[in-house]
Amino acid sequence: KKINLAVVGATGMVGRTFLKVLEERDFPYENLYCFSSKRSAGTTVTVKGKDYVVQELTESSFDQDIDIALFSAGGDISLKFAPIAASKGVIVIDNSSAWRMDPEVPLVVPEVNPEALKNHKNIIANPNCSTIQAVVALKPLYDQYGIKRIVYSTYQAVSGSGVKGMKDLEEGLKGNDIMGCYAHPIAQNCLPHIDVFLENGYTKEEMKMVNETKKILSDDTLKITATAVRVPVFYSHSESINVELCKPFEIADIFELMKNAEGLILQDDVANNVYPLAKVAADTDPVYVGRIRRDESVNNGLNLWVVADNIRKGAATNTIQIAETLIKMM
Ligand code: 11C
Repeated sequence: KKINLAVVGATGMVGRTFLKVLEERDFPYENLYCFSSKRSAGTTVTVKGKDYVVQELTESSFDQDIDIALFSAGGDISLKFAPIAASKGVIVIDNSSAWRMDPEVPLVVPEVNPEALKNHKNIIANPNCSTIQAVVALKPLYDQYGIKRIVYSTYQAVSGSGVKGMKDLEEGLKGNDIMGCYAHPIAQNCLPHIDVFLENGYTKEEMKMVNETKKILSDDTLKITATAVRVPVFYSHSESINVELCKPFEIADIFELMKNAEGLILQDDVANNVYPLAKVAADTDPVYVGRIRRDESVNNGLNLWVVADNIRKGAATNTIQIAETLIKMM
């Protein structure tokens, strides 16, 4: 079925990647509507060889014949406009954090919990980038062995902070330590500080990883802790994931499981220095896993290194995969 598609936030970093991924995947839309703030309205974008003038997003935008709207314009815009769109019969797939933990809203990674889409009420949330890549790697382990506890340590790219973060790193690499985005210079640094600090001493990013993982895997009994670190890399988040499985395993079976898992690419040949790298993952869609080894300090412990492009699988690509999955279900 050909559907009418809208992109909200079409001129932003994720918005532009939506358009690129729609074109690459030859997403089956009939008509495409691009929306932005008043400031960027009037910009022309080209998709599949056709020019589209970006319209200002208003309350009447969704009076047009739109089936699915991909939102990436920040939490406030989503809070205001997603319910308006949903009430007019548009299915919203939202990349912001605004709706993720709402019990009425499915939080979906298509390789992991596509079944959650069945109960949507016209708003579907796309998880945080660092959560998406983690659960793609954890899902086969969860299904096969069960998971008791997860320790996340992340190494996150500046593109996760948008153009401001990119600018800080670009300037910092030239020796000009501006702090437009972070509390400290990001060039030649690692900042254990992503998003704001909460009362429990964790950052919001860390708690997103904890809470979203439980929701996506539908398991509140999981024990999870996280340390999220911003590193001077432009694209792709890297993650060390330490996991305690419920059942014993053979390491060769884990390799086999990862090799055959959906959405994952196994890169693990340490004799030849092969393991996932941010620079290799950048501008590609899969999640890469490697450095698979037993954690010998606990029973059934395992270590993984997981890398993915945070703007693609972490945002635009996952959102578009949700739309593709919905269309198959229609
Ligand atoms: C970062 N994970 O790397 C963030 C960006 O909840 O969608 C995405 C924030 C979100 O800074």
